[in-house]
Amino acid sequence: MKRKMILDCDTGHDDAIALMVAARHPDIELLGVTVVAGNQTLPKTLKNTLNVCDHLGLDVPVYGGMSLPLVREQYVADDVHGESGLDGPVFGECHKKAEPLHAVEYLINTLMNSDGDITLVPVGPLSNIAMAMRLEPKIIGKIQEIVLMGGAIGLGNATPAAEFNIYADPEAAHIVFSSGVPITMMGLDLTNTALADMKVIERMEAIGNKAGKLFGDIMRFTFRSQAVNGLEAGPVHDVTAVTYLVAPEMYKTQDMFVEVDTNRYGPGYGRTLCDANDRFHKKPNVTVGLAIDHEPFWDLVENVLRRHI
Ligand SMILES: [Ca+2]
Repeated sequence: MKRKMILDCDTGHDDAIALMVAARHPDIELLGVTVVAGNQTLPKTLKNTLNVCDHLGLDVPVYGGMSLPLVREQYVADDVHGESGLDGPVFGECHKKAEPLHAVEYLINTLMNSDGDITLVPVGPLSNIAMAMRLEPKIIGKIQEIVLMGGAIGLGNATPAAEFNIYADPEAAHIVFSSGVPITMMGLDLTNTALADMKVIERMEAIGNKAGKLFGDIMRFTFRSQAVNGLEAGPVHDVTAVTYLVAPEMYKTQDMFVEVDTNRYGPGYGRTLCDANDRFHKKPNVTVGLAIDHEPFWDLVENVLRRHI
């Protein structure tokens, strides 16, 4: 049976590839794509999402969502993703339009009308998901699970303490992490190892279709821009959350208690405090990804890209 999912993204380089995988994996039914401000402002992340869909002929509905975080001032990642939020690839005129419904309303309507069999995959700041939970708390019992990209056990990439998606809206992350919904978190400890080096880039380009070319255009840019984080190549962070749905056996995980630091005046603002050694003796609320098996992961990505135009 196909896994029903909604992708919540702030497209973004790795978001674009996560979308490509979610849209064409044979075991995933991608119901909709909700977009949030994050890597860049909402008009830009929305445009990038529509461009990717239009370019690859994806007919999935796209909904624009929250343009600002719940509490903090806006924080974008133009150092990594560029002025457009998806610098690198060049798209033609975009014919695809966003749906008129707000992403938060779409999330609430879709979840409330579901049988509780929908998984949310947020790969940007958690503003849309948190707002939906506050506007209609009954959705909390309707979400099968949340598999997200964000946070870290160790060092952050926005600050020494905080990973970007959490730091861009820590209060939203707190709402989601304390909601009681089963959460699986793909943090930097795992995602920083999913690197699209030149061998991977050339392998995907060699597929010879539009998707493989787009992968190359995207990750060749990220290959350079990721130097800010001391990495040897561009990580495909967000993709690891999507592939977990269909191939959890590729992952090493540990259940633990995770809490988001929402002290906005302290140096740890936006940190996911992961109690890996159970010092708090609190019930684990998150399954944290520790490591991913790279060979089957890239095989999976290549196989999905081959299903595209
Ligand atoms: Ca993202």
